Amino acid sequence: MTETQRTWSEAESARYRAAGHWQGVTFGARLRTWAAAHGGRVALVDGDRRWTYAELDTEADRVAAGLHGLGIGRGDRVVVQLPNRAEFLLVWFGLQRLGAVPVHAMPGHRRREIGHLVRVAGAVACVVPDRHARFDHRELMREVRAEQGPGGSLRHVVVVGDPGNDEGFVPFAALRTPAPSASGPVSGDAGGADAADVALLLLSGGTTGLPKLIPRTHDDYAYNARACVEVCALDARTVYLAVLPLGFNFTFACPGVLGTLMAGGTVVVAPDPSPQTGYALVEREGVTLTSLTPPLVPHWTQEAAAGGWDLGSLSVVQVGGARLPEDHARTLGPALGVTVQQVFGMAEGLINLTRLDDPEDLVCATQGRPVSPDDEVLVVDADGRPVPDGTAGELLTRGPYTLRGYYRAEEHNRTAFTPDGYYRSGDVVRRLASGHLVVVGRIKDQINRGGEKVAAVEVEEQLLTHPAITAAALVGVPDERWGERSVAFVVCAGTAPGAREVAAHLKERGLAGYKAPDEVVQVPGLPLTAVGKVDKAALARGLPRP
Ligand code: OOB
Repeated sequence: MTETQRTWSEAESARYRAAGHWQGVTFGARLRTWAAAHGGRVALVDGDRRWTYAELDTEADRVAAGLHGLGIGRGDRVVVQLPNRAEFLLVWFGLQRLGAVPVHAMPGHRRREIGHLVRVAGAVACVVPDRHARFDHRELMREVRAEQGPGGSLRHVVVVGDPGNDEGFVPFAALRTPAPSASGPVSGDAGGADAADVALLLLSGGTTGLPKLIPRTHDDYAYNARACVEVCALDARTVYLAVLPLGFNFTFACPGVLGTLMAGGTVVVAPDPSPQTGYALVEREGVTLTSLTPPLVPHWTQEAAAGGWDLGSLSVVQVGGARLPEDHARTLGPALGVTVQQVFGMAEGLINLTRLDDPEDLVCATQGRPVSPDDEVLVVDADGRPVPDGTAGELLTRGPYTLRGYYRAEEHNRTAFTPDGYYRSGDVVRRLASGHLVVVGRIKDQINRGGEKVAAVEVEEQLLTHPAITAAALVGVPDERWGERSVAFVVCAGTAPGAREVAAHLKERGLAGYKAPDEVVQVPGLPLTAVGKVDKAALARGLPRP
């Protein structure tokens, strides 16, 4: 069967173009325009290294020429697994120049996730660091390459840093050949790429066995960033500190990195998410905006309250990715002397922001409202019928930057979307008369551990590979620190393995470390609901209250 990517209809596309949302410009071409407009301004800061817009533009050409030399071109998928370093952006824009498609992997992903991404995307290359967070990514890539075998799509591994003595690994430094002439195959028009093409593939938090890929076009993703730029009123004075992983949609385009570059501002990358590292960069670089997940908020608040930092430049702190407790929202602003902005977004599209001039109660107790006037939001009951404002229901959405189908996932797409193209978010929300949404729960089988999403099924499948475990259910339960933590309820013939042993087993299976259950609880059997599904609510209720 031939596969077709589900996408917007001709009529919708025409409407989004007419509204000015889709501007028909690729990211490769946008970087040229930015360089022409703000050539001498600083675009990017990583430690002691800085790039002006003109330098970033030239660097993108160099990297593109190197990648082109490896045979990478328009439409080719390349898995990018890099930590928060400038190279992430150099590679990203280099790929855009070629019309190639970065696949945003997370730094914590391991053999199972990376192997899956390479297979589903049919990736021709991976770009990884040598080592990061005491982990050797070259070793990971050797395993992935061996698993792919000679018939696999993977042809190149590019290593930022020391490639080691593996002959097959290409050092990133060697890619940066001198800039080609403007008439070469690598020019601002992204090697012929069209703005309606897929520009990047994001990862879904996932509810099924393995993460799904989300195709984002140049047109839709640029609009995602621009709509956020407008709400957040970014301009050339904006200095954005990237604290969360760059591959995360929140950090990259809400408005994040892309929004800041569109506005002519400066992106500063933070090598770790600690408030000490962050505040030192705020002082040194005059950071005006940053974004955090909820578990970081108490640390950033305490460190600011302890005093000694000059946070005068910082004006807005965004928080999103998971539910922010209302009292944390209330203390954050005064402690840092900033405006707080809640962000309820998803890699699939829809972004909700509280507005900078919203009254405190809306800022602290809601998760914002859609950024685009053309975002369509429905809140529906179990039968798919819209519920009145104020009543909880599932959030369905479609619009100018929300996907119409996951990449190469036709079967999943049949249930993940309504027949008229709404994405079923799996989030349970209440909508207020103002249009603000309050996230009250979730019907998807996912655990949101402080912003990091864990698909229960994926972990359950792996738990069953442990010789002692005969049945397993992964359940999210409220947690002081993470908002939610994961508990594995396991059925075993003998003694159940402890959390450490389970973590070691899952690691051995190649699963990212953050997916390991926080707790393992042995049960005699898994309770079932009336329709015969595992009753996860009953399991969670059965836990002793802390
Ligand atoms: C962001 O994106 P994803 O794709 O990692 O996760 C999306 C899911 C949402 O469907 C929702 O379940 C949850 O994460 N979520 C929130 C939330 N923000 C996201 N739940 C409660 N309160 C919030 N503020 O997480 C993401 C993408 C772009 C911007 C911000 C977050």
